[in-house]
Amino acid sequence: MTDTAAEEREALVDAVRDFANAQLAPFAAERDAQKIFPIDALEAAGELGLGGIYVREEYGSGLSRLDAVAIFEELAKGDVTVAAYISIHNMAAWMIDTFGSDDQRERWLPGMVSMRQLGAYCLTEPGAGSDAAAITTSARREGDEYVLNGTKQFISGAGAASVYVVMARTGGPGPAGISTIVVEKDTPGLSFGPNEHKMGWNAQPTRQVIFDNVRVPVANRLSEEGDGFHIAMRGLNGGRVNIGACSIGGAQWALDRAVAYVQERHAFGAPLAANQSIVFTLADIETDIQAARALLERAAAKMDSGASDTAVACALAKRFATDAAFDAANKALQLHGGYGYLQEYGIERVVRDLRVHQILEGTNEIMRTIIGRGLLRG
Ligand code: FAD
Ligand code: 2MC
Repeated sequence: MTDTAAEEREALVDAVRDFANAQLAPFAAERDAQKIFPIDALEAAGELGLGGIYVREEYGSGLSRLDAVAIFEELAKGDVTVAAYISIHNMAAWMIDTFGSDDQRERWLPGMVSMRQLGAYCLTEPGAGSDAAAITTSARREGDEYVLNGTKQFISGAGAASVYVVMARTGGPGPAGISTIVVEKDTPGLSFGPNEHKMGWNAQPTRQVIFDNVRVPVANRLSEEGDGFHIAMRGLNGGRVNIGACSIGGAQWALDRAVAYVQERHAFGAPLAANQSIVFTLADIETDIQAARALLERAAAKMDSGASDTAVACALAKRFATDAAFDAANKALQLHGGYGYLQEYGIERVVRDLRVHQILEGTNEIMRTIIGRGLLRG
């Protein structure tokens, strides 16, 4: 990285930190407890350029994936869940920017980049999660329209979002039969299930998206018929890196609290930090966070340069970062003793929010599958 690029990134990270301190951190506990999806804060994020972080400059901020790692880590220090939603929104916007026509980009990107129109990424179904190529939601062609039928499961932002990037079957079985189609919220036949009751990620809705004879113009399809699985996977490569960055943001926040706490809290006539086992725990957390950050930056750099082993690099960074960060936050909770278990300290919320990062955007078992296949392919 050149000095100028490093300076620019530092200024950007400072601005994102100010935003997270002002608009996210003070409200994170309430948003978790009351299940508030902060539409206003998201619009403010849009004003800062966070609605199209790596959407090309014609509409977006034109930043790199490496920039995005720094941005999502900083956002997640304020609120893991809101940061993670901003990542999903960016994934949807990037897919439209990268695979959409000029008309499609002009139609959807200005609203999405400003975050006045929120995005959703619709792949998972009740009967197809890890095995994403087995989806059955159909898009049957009738003249100039597709007619969509089926149900998407666990869709982040569903109900609140305006732009749904949907993977649906337009052809035969397997990945080659899948296309990506954009569905707008007010389309007749589109409805949503109830908001799921979750362990964490309460500051964003998770709902089914249900298609009952939903008709959209063929002009809403991104790229060609049959390209949808590739588009979905390319989007997820970046999503996986971002979710890893959100994880280390949460872990770093918890570590910072633990470092302060073990110096203030006394037991057996000395600060907790007088115990070597406690210092070793902090040292291990610090090491894991730095290792995770390095792997995420490595994967992001591969995305930026279009390296052929990008998918594997993203998978192994996601696997390591989300596991290490959950473990780190859980250890930070333990270092706080009973206080770590209280909502007031915030650490239990971060632990709950980080747990799902080991499951979504591809489970960590699927990440191992991708890494293992890469090894065996040679
Ligand atoms: P399954 O695929 O049924 O897996 C169950 C278990 O079996 C897992 O432990 C899995 O790792 C394991 N397993 C499966 N296959 C193998 C194998 N071959 N080898 C070893 N182990 C295996 N999806 C979207 O499309 N859009 C969203 O916005 C979205 N948001 C989400 C938000 C939340 C809060 C949650 C919980 C999920 C979200 N998801 C979303 C869905 C998420 O991506 C899936 O839950 C995930 O991919 C796993 O799918 P599944 O739940 O069907 O589990
Ligand atoms: N990047 C680029 N291309 C990819 C890719 C990736 N990460 N993963 C697969 N592909 C390509 C692959 O190269 C192949 O291309 P080609 O046909 O040209 O040879 C094609 O896609 C089919 O891939 P596979 O043959 O590997 O397909 P398979 O069905 O065996 O397995 C698997 C694919 C398991 C890797 C995929 O289904 C997967 O990633 N599952 C997890 C699903 C997931 O991550 N869901 C997340 C939902 S979103 C979410 O949770 C949110 C919170 C938003």
